[in-house]
Amino acid sequence: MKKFAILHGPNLDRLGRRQPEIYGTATLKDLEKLIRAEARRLGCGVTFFQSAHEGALVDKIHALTDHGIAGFVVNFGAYSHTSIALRDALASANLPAIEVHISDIAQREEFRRHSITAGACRAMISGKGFPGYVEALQQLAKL
Ligand code: CA2
Repeated sequence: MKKFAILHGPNLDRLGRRQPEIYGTATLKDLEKLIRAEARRLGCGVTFFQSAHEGALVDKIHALTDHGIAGFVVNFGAYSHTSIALRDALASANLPAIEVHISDIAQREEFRRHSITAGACRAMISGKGFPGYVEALQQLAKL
């Protein structure tokens, strides 16, 4: 069975607690539940990791790659806009990755409009809320 990793960056563990007008009222746990249900339907496995630390995310990408992960769904939060290290880590994994943003980063502040890490991903899904993760997993499962 193919297994995919869902990686989250800083502050996404706060989902549902603040800024509901941007990110909704559901929590990261709710999101994991939704993704697990879709994985069951698709017949694939999923594993989750969230960290506020760029290096911890880099290390996790390498460890998962070495342990046979089939691909990644990533939302690196603010690191999406700043992190060459995470982009390099994904590129070095040489595995399919899809970047998801809950909000539509193209419609927000100037500094959020460009994603550095999306350059190492096959696609970016932005502004579709939690269903964006379901779509990302479906795309990965099809490959
Ligand atoms: O829209 C997205 O998914 C983002 O990746 C979310 C990041 C933001 O820095 C990106 O520009 C776009 C921030 C996540 C912060 O999440 C919070 C959730 C609840 C309360 C406060 C922040």
